[in-house]
Amino acid sequence: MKNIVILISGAGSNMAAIVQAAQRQDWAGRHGARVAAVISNRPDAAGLQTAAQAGIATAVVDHKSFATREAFDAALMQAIDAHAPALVALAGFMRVLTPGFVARYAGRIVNIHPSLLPAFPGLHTHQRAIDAGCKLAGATVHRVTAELDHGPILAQAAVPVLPGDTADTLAARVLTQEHLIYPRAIAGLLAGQSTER
Ligand code: NHR
Ligand code: GAR
Repeated sequence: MKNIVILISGAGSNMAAIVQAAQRQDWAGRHGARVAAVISNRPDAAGLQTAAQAGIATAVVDHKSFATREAFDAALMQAIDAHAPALVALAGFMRVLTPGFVARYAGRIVNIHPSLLPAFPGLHTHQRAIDAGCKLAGATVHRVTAELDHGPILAQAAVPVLPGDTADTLAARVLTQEHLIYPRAIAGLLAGQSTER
């Protein structure tokens, strides 16, 4: 079985979309794949409850318990490796990962970022898109490399920025698209497709 490990920090709606797609599209039967574990750096992440209710193993590795990013990443790697993952998916995961971490999962770690990369890497993407006067915003699924939000692009979706949008209203519009493209991009990877040029 190809194990998928999903890293979250909050609500976990992208995680839930992946779990639902795995069930509805029978990823076990079609790809020999399953969501094996959901791991959060925040003990209070609501997504942990959602995952547990779906019968998925959960774990917390609290970044506040570690003095350095390297020590946090080492503990996180240990928790992940307990599930021998074929794929690690960041889904609203909010900690920048060290080069050593990224190297360990090279070629099998992906992220969804709430902007049309290469525009607006990093944080506060929706407010930055509004402030820049963008007429389109969106989300990007990409491979994770040592350079933040710069890995090869696997999928994107665009939505309009509408008059009167706030960061919250734009984020909600983008999020609906995230829930479509992230499961689709992962299914593509599991099927051995690559949409990279
Ligand atoms: N790590 C690497 N090496 N490469 C990437 O592409 C990564 C990554 C870790 C996370 C997700 C990313 C996003 O989609 C991601 C991509 C967190 C921050 C950040 O600055 C930036 C980008 C992303 C995730 N985090 C702060 C930090 O000090 C903490 C912010 C907080 O806790 O709220 O790590 O946007
Ligand atoms: C999503 O919009 C995701 O793209 C974004 O946070 C939200 C998480 O929602 N990710 C980042 O901002 C990473 N820095 P979710 O927890 O409901 O999936």
